[in-house]
Amino acid sequence: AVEASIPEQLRATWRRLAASEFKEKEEFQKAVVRHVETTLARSMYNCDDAAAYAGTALALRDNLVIGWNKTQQNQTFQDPKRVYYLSLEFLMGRALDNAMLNTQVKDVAREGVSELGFRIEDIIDQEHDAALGNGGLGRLAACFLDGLATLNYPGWGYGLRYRYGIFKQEIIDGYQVEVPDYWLDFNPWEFPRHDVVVDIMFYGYVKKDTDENGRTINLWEGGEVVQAIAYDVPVPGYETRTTNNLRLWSSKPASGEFDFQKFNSGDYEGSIRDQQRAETISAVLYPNDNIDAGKELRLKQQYFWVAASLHDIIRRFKKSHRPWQEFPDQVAIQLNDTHPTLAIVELQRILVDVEHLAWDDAWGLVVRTFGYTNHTVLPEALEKWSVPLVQHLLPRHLQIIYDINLFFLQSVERKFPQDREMLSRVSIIEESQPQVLRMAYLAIIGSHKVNGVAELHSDLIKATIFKDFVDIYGPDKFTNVTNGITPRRWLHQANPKLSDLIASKIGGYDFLKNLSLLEGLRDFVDDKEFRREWNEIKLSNKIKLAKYIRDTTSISVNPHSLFDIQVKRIHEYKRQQMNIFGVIHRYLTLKDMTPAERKKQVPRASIFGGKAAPGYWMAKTVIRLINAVGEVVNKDRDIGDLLKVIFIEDYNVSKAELIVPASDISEHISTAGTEASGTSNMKFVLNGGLIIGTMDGANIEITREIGEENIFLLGNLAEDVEELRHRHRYGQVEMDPKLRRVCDEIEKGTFGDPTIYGSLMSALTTGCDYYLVSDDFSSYLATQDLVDEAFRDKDEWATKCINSVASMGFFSADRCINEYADMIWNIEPLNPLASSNVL
Ligand code: IMP
Ligand code: B1N
Repeated sequence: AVEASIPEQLRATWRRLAASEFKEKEEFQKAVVRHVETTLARSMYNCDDAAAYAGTALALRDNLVIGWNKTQQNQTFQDPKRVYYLSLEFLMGRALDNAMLNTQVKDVAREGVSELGFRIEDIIDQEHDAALGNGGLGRLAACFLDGLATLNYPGWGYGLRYRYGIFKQEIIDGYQVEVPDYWLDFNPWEFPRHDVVVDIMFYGYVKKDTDENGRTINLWEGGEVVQAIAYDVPVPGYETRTTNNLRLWSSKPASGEFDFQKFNSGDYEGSIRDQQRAETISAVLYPNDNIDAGKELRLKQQYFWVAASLHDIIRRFKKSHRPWQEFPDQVAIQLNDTHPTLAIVELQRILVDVEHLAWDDAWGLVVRTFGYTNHTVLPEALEKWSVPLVQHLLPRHLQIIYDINLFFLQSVERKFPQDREMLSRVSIIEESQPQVLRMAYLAIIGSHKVNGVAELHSDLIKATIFKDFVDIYGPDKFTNVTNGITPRRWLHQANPKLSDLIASKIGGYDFLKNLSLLEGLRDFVDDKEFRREWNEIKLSNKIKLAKYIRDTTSISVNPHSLFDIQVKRIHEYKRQQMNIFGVIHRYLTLKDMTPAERKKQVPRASIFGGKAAPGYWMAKTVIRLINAVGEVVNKDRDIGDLLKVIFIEDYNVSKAELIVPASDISEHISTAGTEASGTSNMKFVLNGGLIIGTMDGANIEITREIGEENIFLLGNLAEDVEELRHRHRYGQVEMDPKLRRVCDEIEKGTFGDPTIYGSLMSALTTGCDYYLVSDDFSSYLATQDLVDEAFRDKDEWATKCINSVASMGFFSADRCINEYADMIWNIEPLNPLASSNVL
């Protein structure tokens, strides 16, 4: 065994000297002060909030690292099957509060810093979000890491260490402006592993050779070499010793590549340029959500990350000297969308070209190793790489893809001998100009399971984009795993008062590990005192958000008004435009009323937030319109508190933690069949907010769990979308008159120069209203009226909220991770205390 390499006596010495974790306040305070005074070289005289954050984070980090090392050693000794979650995005948000809560030291820390003259909330607020993701897909990866660690699964994340995460959004004159997010100034949560480096090759050529058995082999040679260096981030589980690892790769020039020749001959700039070219690979996150831009640098990122991760996984596998046949018994790799699909090709290349396995044996291992999760059916998001580009960058991989495709098509031909059409439909290579690789097809062919992220979505991919593959492989290869969210961050951390109230009623905090225990809340729906506390907590969360809005926008929002929130990436399919058109309709309706009539209306604050991809003009126009409507409405004396329109700048994970608990109603109104799942819908309901939504994504399962009486549903069904679009294309749809009136008002110039909104307006007309806003608009407005009516009855509203929260158990990331573990990964939890050899 590995531990035998170190003599017992030496191990005893190390064990005696081992670092230990703090548990008590004074030990914690000592650690904070020591870090402030030594690590930061500051003192009480210049310890501001930022320094106090640094000291607190470093003190806590010491604890984390101890548990983290033990977990990793235990996993090494036990050597169980592990899962690796490959994702180009990990939208982690802040780490400090989460780490304190998961390791149960927040109360100690709060008191501890208070005696040192600080408020824990101010310290928490100093932290910069780790924003290495765009939206739902990246945040899902982060929730999965929390679930894996909490459930004691040996699971690592592998990603890229972007120097710049998602841009910071500023709103200037109503327009989105993007500012770079340089977040690494002070990041105590990462550990560079200068000893974990991998050389990654690009370009070059393929050379034919013969192996020791005289067989022809292909070798990939020449080209550019870039070094991947590992940065590790500890991921603590909730109330467990398990602390897993997120390994992020950073690029730098390979030794020898940094051109000392140039350097010494005086071409200093030239040598720096080479260095920068290498560093560019991990420099920036592509800011597109649900859009594939097909850029060469993105392909380089994908291969760089995938090759480094596989190298690392294989190195670890080889430590236990097992035969290759056991690889899939030791390793499960999950592909978060098609972004890491090259891992399939890279593993096949290593097994065949480097390890000299026979093709079929190698391919068998590959397929048993990988699982592929699809996150979207939107055609513009399905990845396709140009064949000439891949030929240039990864010549050997392209050959392997051709071979994979050939063998696959041969098998299809055997099964469907008469169907030529089928062969061209399912080929990995699309015969366009230039040819392109359909990465989703490659991911399906190279995986043993393919899953969608909500029931409707999983049914849709089987019926539409992947239909042929269901015919080829049979239905069992395809499955559903409905997304989930971590209740630790999204209830306990974001909404501590609600979490405490729930705990006080249903017998402690076990629900944070077993979310179905929320069912116990049902016994208290009619308890007057409980309902009072419940409502008080919602109000205090709304007051907190109103204060934030006042401080950042100087707009006053009445905390007693109905908070109507839509925060998510701005995208036509998510239909923020329908929301703002509805707001304009509300405004016009209020203006039409007499003051006496107005007095009877339910006051509402329409709150928006979200980023548009920098190149997505339509989405940016929607932001502009929302801000313009706000400008007009918020200062209209006739309207006052009855309607406020707010756009919250730079929506991100930490702002979501402020916004979600303050919601009365949130909007999830995508065109049916377009939102694969959605996860913020789950977060809002879990925090005692209701939702208005379409029959799309996880809304459908939320409805099933909480009951139709607790959700405001609207709009057409996915099954009707095709027919409706057809009618629009043949000019058979008359625009809804209320929508017509809204458009007229925009075109009249009520919200500024109407030419600004030209593209938005024409999308509804000449654009054939692809997202069916006019088809759902009247249903949307009618449903919003029902929301107003329901909100008048405070008691009824509270009943809906409480009953809904009680039914949310299913949407825990833990349920979701257990399903992946059973159905796809075939892995078991690992007792974190099992190894007596640890240290
Ligand atoms: P890796 O699996 O080689 O990447 O190592 C991950 C972590 O496991 C290391 O950082 C160590 O904490 C632990 N580890 C690695 N090798 C050994 C070993 O031989 N004995 C005990 N622990 C190890
Ligand atoms: O993944 C989330 C789902 O809850 C959302 O419904 C879905 O829209 C989201 C290319 C994507 N799908 N596809 C992406 C992101 C970045 C990119 O470059 C596609 N994001 C989703 C979690 O399942």
